[in-house]
Amino acid sequence: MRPVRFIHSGDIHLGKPFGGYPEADRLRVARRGILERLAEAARARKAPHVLVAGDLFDTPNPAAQTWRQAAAEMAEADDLTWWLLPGNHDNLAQAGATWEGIAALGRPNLRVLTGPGPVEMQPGAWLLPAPLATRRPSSDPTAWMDTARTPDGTIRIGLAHGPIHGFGENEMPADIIAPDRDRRARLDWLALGDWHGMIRISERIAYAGSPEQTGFGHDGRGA
Ligand SMILES: [Mn+2]
Repeated sequence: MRPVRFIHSGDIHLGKPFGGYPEADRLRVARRGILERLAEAARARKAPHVLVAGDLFDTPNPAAQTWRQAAAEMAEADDLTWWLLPGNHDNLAQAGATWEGIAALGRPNLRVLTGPGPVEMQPGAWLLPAPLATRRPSSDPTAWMDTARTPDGTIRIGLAHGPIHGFGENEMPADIIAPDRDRRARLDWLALGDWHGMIRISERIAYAGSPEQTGFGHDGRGA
C-alpha cells in the first residue's frame, strides 16, 4: 500500500477581525500568512495534501478580497492539493457563494468538499469528508462514514468539523461527533476541526487547532 502524507489543519478563520485585541493589526497580518506557512510545512514533510477541517473563513461572507487572495495563494502552491471542508463558520448554507466562487476558479488543486461521499485523494487513499450544511447541525455529520464503501485495502481518512466529548463551540449541540467514529467507520485517521487548541482524542482522532491561542476557552494553540 502506498503511503499517503498530509498536513491536517483547520480553524484558520481567515478574515478574523481580532476586535478587542490590542495587537489586532499584527494578528490579522499573521493570520493572512498562515497559508504560506502551511504550504512550507507540507513541503518540508513531503506531504502533497493539506486538509483544512472547517472554518477556513471566520464568517460565511468573507470579503471578496479575503477569499480571492486565499484561493490565489493556495492555487499558486500547485505542488499541493488543498482539501477544503465547510465548517460551522463557513457552512454551505451561509457561505455557499464563497465556496462556489472558489470552485468556479477551476483550479484543480483546490478541492472544495461540498457533499458527503468518498473522494479519491491518490491511488489507494480515500477522503471521507463531512461538510457542514448549516451552522448548527442537529445530527452527527460523520454517521454516513460507517457504511461508506471504498475499495478493499485502501486508506480511509475522515474529515469533519464539530464537537466531540461535549466540548467545542457552545453554539452547536454537545457530543455531535461520535468519539468512536474511527472504529465504527474503519478510519485510519479522523481529521477534526472546531476546537481551537491541538488535542489528540485517540490514536486516530485529533483536532488540529487554530494558529494562535485566542479567547476560545481552550489550552494552547494549534499544531
Ligand atoms: Mn473554528
